[in-house]
Amino acid sequence: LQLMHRLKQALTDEKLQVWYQPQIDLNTKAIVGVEALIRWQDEDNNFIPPNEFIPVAENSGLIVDIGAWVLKQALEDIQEINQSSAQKMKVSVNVSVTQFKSSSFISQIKRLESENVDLKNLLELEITENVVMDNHNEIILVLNQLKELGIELALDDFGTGFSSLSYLANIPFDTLKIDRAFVINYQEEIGKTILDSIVLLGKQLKKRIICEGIETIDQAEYLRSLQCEIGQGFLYYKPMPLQAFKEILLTPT
Ligand code: G
Ligand code: G
Ligand code: MN
Ligand code: NA
Repeated sequence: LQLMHRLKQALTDEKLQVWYQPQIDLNTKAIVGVEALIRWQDEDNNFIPPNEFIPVAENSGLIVDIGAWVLKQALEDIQEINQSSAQKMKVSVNVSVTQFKSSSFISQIKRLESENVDLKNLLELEITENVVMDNHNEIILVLNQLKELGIELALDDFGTGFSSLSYLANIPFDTLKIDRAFVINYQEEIGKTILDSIVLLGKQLKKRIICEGIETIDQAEYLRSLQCEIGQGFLYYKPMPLQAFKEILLTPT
């Protein structure tokens, strides 16, 4: 059966899951946020990587329904998480270009708002740099509508796309997520120069900075020395099911 049809069936059968990867304050080591990441366990219990099925979902348009489901699930879960945690946090949800361009996206958000979901305090949307660059005017309109609703926006995979710096100034985003490619190369002369420059750029634009893909203590310490406030990566936690995340929050550190 085609991957697309299996994926559609998985959505109908409620076989998709949302997993959570904590975001860490690099100074205090406290969990200050969490990214929602979709997972699909197929009929044989094998995990199919999002990098394989998200493009299929995008090309077929199925991402609109999948994205709506992820958003609803993540908001439901973050409210449950905040009930059992002293530290209140937002959930960051990845949104793909097809979703942003779909007319149902903003109405979905407005419906949630009319249902009194506290979007301002619960939600951050992640959009990749390339999406913003490729569809500039159209996307900016949507982003501005989201900002008017008080929703925070993060620019994901920053540095991997082809940002025009003049465009960057017009995008109403709050958070800059530095791609893990820059963390991997930080010990090389050129890699270090690029990482330093991106963090500085984010700081000077007055953005909140999250560094992704932190795998070693040395990387974390270096980023802390650059005054990058927040980190995400396997050094701290891998993405995990809701239940595991709730248990971590209940465990005293
Ligand atoms: O979790 P993992 O690293 O395997 O994710 C691979 C890619 O899939 C990442 O680029 C991530 O942004 C994307 N992804 C994960 N969950 C979602 C989702 O709910 N919606 C969209 N559009 N992309 C997602
Ligand atoms: O594209 P996006 O930034 O949304 O992708 C996030 C994905 O990166 C997560 O789904 C997660 O699986 C992956 N990831 C998170 N931390 C690390 C890390 O420390 N190392 C590696 N290799 N991947 C990571
Ligand atoms: Mn992301
Ligand atoms: Na990223």
